[in-house]
Amino acid sequence: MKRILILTVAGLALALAAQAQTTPPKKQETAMHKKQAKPTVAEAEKFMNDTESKLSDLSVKLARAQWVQATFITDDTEAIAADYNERLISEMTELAGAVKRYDGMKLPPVLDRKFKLLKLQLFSLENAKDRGEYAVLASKLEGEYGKGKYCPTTGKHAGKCLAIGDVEKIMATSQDPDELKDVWAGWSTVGAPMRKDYQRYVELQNKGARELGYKDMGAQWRSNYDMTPEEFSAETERLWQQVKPLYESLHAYVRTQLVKKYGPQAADTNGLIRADLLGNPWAQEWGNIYPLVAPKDSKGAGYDLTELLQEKKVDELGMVHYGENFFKSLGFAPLPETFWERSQFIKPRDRDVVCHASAWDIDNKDDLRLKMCIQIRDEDFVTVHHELGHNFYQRAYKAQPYMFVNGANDGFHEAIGDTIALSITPQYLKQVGLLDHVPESDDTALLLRQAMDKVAFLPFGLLIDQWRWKVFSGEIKPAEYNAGWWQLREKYQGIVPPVERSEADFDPGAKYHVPANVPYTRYFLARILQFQFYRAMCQAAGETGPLHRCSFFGNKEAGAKLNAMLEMGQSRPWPEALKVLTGDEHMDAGAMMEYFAPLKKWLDEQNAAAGVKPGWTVPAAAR
Ligand code: X8Z
Ligand code: ZN
Repeated sequence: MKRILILTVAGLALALAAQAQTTPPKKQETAMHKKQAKPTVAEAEKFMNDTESKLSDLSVKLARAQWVQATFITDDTEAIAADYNERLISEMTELAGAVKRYDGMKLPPVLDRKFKLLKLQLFSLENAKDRGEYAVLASKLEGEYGKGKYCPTTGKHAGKCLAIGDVEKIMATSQDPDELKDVWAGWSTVGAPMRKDYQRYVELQNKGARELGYKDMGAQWRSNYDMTPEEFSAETERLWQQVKPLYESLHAYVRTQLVKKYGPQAADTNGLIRADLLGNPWAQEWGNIYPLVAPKDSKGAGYDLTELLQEKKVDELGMVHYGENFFKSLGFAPLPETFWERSQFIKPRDRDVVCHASAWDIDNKDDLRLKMCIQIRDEDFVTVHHELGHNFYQRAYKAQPYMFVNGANDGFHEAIGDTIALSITPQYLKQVGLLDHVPESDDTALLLRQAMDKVAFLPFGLLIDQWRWKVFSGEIKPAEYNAGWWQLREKYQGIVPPVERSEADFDPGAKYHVPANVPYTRYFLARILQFQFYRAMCQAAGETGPLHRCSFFGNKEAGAKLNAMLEMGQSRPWPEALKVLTGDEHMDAGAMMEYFAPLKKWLDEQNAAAGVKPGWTVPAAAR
């Protein structure tokens, strides 16, 4: 099982139960290994084959336990998942010892890569008490987020309990600044009770990472990119510098429009925007407030996807069918029957579930599933494509040996479905019958609508792990968790909270990936990679018009090129996979900048005409 949203520690079943019983304790083991002859290549190969086959078998059982937990949160399912996790970590700890025997060997390239990847996925906690504590914390924190609700006692929603889907809906549609402020602050309370547990969770993760020789867990996370952790940090910074001017132009334009709408309360005197006015609980994507910033006196985008879906009475299943059809049109085989039987598409009425969308590959073969609480709205239409991208990737690499059953890097995995969704153009919507005719639409409007999601997300995609990397390294101390969070929100996103924050709050806990411990830089990379993939597929499809008008729907050449990259899985370093699709070996924001170039020009003109200078000032501490 490789479940895409789960930290490798929990997601990888290194279950060597038999070995766990027979391997002697560490000290004896070292002595024993000293006496043992150096292993041969054939022995190393056998060790790897056995490991892969055990992992593959056990992972199916583990995936089922996790699936049940995520789709039915109770004390019991949490305990079952925690038990499983604990067993898993104990087995991984054993394996971390066993694998050392093969260190420093000269191995054939494929085997060598398998050993490298195995070591990256390991986790070690030698103390049994730590393992138990860690496993309970992992289940508890994710469960707590899944169950999270805001139950206001006053105001418009008094007497109701709002789950995340309700909160998102209000924040997407309300234009009442008091209501927005209240719901924003209400959802943030979900994080506060997690603070102590999170602190301990961080300590235990660092302990585990250090047992394996990493500086801390952040360094272990950054080691997953076929380069050193330091090189990876520099790589993310390089990419951010490429796109930062585009973000700043958009930020300045949106700020001006929000001040027009809400008055001076929309931004502070340093030019930071109030976080609850951007259409989303975390201000991560701003597409929902597009009507507030749409260019005046233009033809506009000509349609609203949420309205189209509702007018055409598309239901939850229908949304998933649109996604599947797109992949089929590229030459991919239909999803298996079991996908339709076993997935969760709709929020159950009678139980708590983790609504945050995820794509599952239960048996590393055909048991693909989607878990979502679909709402009939444009952002979920895109999310369905996003998740199916994971599922089609999972199926494309299923013939690879177990150690390579994964994306080229996690940013690739996050980018596939989004690449497809970039092809949702007016022309495409007409082709699939959602639009009756291609409306006259203004390119600026189309690009601005897209930028409100794609460009607005960039600093958010970066800062979540900037925060966690600092938390893991100790640069942000537990007593500064929330202050550190807001310093980064100010620095990168240029936003401020609508109500005062303190260390009684724990706002990172109100964002799924923090309690669920899913690394986040993958989404930043994906935002950039998806434009590289999209441009390459448009070229393969022979599209010659402006990039943002391209749709490769129905184009088998584009599909074949994509598939050639997908089926490689993680068998080769990611630059080689990138080259197969794009001809390029570097992640680069050039394609994204090309896509948005006409908008950048327009935004700069608007800002200049309004006498607005892009950017903002942050307090010294946040610089
Ligand atoms: O978590 C997700 C996906 C599942 S992998 C729904 N995304 C990030 C988020 O929601 O924060 C997709 C975009 C960013
Ligand atoms: Zn995803």
